[in-house]
Amino acid sequence: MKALEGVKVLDFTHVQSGPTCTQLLAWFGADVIKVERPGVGDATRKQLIDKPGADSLYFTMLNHNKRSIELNSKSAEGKEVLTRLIETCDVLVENFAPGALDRMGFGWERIQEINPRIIMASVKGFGPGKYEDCKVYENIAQCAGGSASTTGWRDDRPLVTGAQIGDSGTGLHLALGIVTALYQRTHSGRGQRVLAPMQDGVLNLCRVKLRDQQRLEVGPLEEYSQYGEGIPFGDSVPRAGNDSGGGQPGRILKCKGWETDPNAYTYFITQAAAWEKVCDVIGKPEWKDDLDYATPKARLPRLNHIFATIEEWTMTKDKFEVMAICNPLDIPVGPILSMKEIAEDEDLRKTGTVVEVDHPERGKYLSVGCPIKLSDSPVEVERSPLLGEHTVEVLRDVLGYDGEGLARILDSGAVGAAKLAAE
Ligand code: CAO
Repeated sequence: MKALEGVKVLDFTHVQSGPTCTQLLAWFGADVIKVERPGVGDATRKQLIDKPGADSLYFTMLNHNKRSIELNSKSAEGKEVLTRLIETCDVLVENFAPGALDRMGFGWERIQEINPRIIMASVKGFGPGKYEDCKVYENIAQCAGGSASTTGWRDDRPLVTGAQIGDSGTGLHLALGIVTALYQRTHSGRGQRVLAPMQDGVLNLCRVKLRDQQRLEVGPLEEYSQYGEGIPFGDSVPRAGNDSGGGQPGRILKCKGWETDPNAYTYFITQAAAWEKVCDVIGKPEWKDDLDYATPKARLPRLNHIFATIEEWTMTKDKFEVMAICNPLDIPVGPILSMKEIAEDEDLRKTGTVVEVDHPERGKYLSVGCPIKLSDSPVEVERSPLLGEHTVEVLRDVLGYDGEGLARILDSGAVGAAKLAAE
């Protein structure tokens, strides 16, 4: 048994945010049926192509363990099939542009009429308010959610981060909303709407910066480098480079080889509890009793000098040596790992966080497996479906179409290329 076995998900998602969510549900055992436009499918199938003719890595890495049905949900027969899917499924997940489902004739009111137990979960760029009608992509969400204004260097423009906190981050939020609503349904017997706006999801991940905004109103942010540099603060939280976002100061420091290797760096945290060991390791034992360095408060205006001194030591070691020396002393450090190093990491392979998947069109490729481990619900990553691969199977086995009924739907054109598969 998988954790979500028996749960049927009508997956009306595309691009990244929604598919991230439904992929997680599939990994936890739900039967995820991805509804795609005939002949076209999720736009990402054909975006960022690396192998001509094959589904892209963009698509395959976000749609494992799902079934695909091609269905024109705007035709009469397509609407009929969609209605039966809504009747049958426990959850409908979508991330269309605002209003698209209503235009299709399947707004929340109608969906509830069809199946009062269904949970309808949506990603939108913004929640109700002045921007609710906007289409949104990842970087817009990072900008509108407070991440870009607080990322990067103080004297440079705002920066977006490579981590897809707007898309994948919101997909995670949505998945939590769905399983929570499923749990509530076991008591209430009713479905409900779940909404995860991308702006809200990014802001949730930027919670510490809203904390700092309020701290700024009562004085300078002393743990920011800017404070030690004597540069006055403005009225909003500044970008703080690689300063730690928490109460323990940290920086990215050069390691041996930094001149040629763009990732020969370590993140080094001068955690108060480990300060004396830091002093010993870097050859500054006298700092332990020096009143200018002995306490966290005394160190705040001197952080640039302190980290420059630590860096003189880290530059004599490679990033893994720094880790090997500091970890046993409980000094929190972490190497800056490249994607190449992560792809080759044996432990991540063993835990299934990095997996090799075989695909009929593209052969073997690497993917990120399920990052959440349930001891009673192990995950086997299965390749993403080809467009419409399961159309007939879903019509027949899930919705009960057979004989003339099945032929009528296939002949209508509502299910596109699946007709060929049936013949
Ligand atoms: N059959 C028939 N029509 C279908 C269909 C199907 N199976 N699936 C989708 N369509 C139609 C939709 O109904 C819509 O038609 P209308 O515009 O006539 O209502 C149309 O396809 C396009 O949908 P869309 O507007 O959602 O797609 P887009 O490419 O123009 O916009 C995006 C993409 C992501 C900007 C937009 O969907 C959006 O803002 N989504 C919400 C926020 C979000 O999730 N952003 C994350 C994007 S990256 O993860």
